Amino acid sequence: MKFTLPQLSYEYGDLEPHISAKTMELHHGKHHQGYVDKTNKLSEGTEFEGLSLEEIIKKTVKDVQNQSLFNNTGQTWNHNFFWKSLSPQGGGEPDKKILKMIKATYGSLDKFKQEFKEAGVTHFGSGWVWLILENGSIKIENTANGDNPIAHQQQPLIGLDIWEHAYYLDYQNKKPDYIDNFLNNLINWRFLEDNLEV
Ligand code: MN3
Repeated sequence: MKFTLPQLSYEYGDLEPHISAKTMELHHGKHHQGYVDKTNKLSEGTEFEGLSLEEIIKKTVKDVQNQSLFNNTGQTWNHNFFWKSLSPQGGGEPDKKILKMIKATYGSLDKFKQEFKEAGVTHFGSGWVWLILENGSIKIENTANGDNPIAHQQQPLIGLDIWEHAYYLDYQNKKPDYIDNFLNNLINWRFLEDNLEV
């Protein structure tokens, strides 16, 4: 059973003006597809064939021999999660339960956004910013390259791609603006809510 590129629940142009159709076309159609293809190629005929993405990630995270498989499987999973972290109807305020958790940890929604943005802006090189659930409370974490929370037994609630390919066409060097737009206009609070209930 091969991995396939997931269908999105929205059209490439639906995230405009925050993320352009052109970026989506390249990001989903080329970059993500590339990770899926490489994951299939690298796992074929190995002990990893037939395992789920999660299983491969957990088995290869500390395995130097299979670093390329880990990177590509991680990126396949990360993008599956990322597309759901975005919504054309995103942004605004989360529901009361999430708002309460955010206020308990960060003081206010604005303060949370500030810290999430800071985590993304200061991250050096390719990677991801996540909100994770740990011991009943929320926490912002960064991972580099294809790494992710599930590789470290953590529960991700939302994830933002901060690789240059995610924003460069639309924002060039203005990574802070890309992150602002994610937090203000695209973040899928409903998806975060669903992940909280898992
Ligand atoms: Mn990407």
